[in-house]
Amino acid sequence: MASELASILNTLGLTDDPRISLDRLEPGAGFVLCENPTTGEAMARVRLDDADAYERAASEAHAAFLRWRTVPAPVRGQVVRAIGDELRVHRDALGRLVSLEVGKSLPEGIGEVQETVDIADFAVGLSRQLYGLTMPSERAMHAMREQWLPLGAIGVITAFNFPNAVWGWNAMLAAVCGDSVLWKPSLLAPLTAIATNTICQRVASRMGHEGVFGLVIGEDQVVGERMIADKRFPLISATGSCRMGRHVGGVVAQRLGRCLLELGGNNALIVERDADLDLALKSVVFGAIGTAGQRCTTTRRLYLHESIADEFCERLVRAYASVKVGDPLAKGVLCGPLVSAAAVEGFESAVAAAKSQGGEVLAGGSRAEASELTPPGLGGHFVRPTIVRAPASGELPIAREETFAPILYVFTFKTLEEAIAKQNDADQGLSSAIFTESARSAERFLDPSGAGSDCGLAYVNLGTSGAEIGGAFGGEKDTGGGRESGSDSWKAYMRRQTCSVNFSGELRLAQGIELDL
Ligand code: UN1
Repeated sequence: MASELASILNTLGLTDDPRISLDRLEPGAGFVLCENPTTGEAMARVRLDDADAYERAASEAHAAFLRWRTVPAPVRGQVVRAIGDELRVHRDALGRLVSLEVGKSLPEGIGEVQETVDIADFAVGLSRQLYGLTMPSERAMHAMREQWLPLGAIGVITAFNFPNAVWGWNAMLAAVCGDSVLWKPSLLAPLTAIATNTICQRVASRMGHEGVFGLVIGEDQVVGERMIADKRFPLISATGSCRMGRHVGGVVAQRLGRCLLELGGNNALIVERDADLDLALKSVVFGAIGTAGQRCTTTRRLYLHESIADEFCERLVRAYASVKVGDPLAKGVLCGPLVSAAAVEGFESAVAAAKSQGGEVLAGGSRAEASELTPPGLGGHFVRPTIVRAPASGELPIAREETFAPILYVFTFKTLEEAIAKQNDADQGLSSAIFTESARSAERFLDPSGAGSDCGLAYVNLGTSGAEIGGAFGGEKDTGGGRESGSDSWKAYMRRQTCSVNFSGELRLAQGIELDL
């Protein structure tokens, strides 16, 4: 496996990166050990940035912003276009690195890098469309318009589970908007961050734009706390747990900065009595097991109409039995390892709670034995994809919590109203889905009065995960309210200026106020 990493780093031209060591694998202060979650063994050691390194990176990001904002937006777009092209060239190697480092299946690892390529394409088009409005002035011979201006250096904090794409959503948009980026990745995925950032930096530097894409790898206490309190970052875009988001949001609010928060989800999928069950089944399997249940969009709660519940559960259990768990780089494996030993403990304690609350384990429910893995004998953090059916009372308090693991809680409902109400009865509001062949039920779910799904993402006949980049991504309530990626999310990375011009030669006050002088 170490040679796998060496060969990927070689392909990406990263063999000489002074931050990474493949030989010295003993723990030490100032370093983080990168564990391969598939084997449980250390595969690299990465140097951590200290307070001085943070200070250098932050002032460099700020200085780069002052230069970069003067580059016309369409020219910035050309730099992003070249970055997208370079990422295309390295897509498969980077995708392999993602899979190796965080354990998601290879198609998902590659798919994640494709997501960054896609957002780069989107951002290139956007670089000629950072439109403001013109408004009619209430005063004669006055003009009013708004313009969108670069905002500053953007602090981007990312989680381990999308170590490439979530940075891409932020960085590609920020770059065309005229902002520089300082990235603080998860310490569970520093290798992907180094590789991704180096590729982008190389392209930008070659085109004469040094410093637009910065990276600091460090402990939260050393690097993260400094960044969120630092006024040089007018926007902090943070992805992670609700707990983390509350802290970041509080600190940034204290200095009256802006936050873009993309936090946890507790996503539900409703299967109506008239649903296409084949379609629903596949979507549930991918939504609940993809990325080993470690997406913020993972399907965690399943609401089945009572008339199809037993049949659907049986089919689901059969489908789960055919899912391969094992090396995410091996062909046909859908479920790789959890990211760490701590995540396995979290899985076990959630399953124990579910059982003690009367839940019935229909599938999985425990660690996966080495002998049942593909290939057998792996020593990593594997669990069995798990289905827990709630007791008849429908009470299963653990299902209110987001456990980053492949656990699906199953409930039944009688009416669509009840299903929507139950789906919405969660602290988070990220993603939601309904399977139905009825236009009426689908539209009820999307009710424009707001009485349908209360989530930021609402799918009809699609699972809860796997958003395209073209729409705005994010959610409500404890998910944090931020929107990233497509639609007009770019506005978060710019500041709006309302411009009023008087060309009348006379002072005309608004609201008809007369000034007698
Ligand atoms: C995340 O889990 O933080 O919609 C992001 C999806 C992906 C992004 C997930 N496009 O599942």
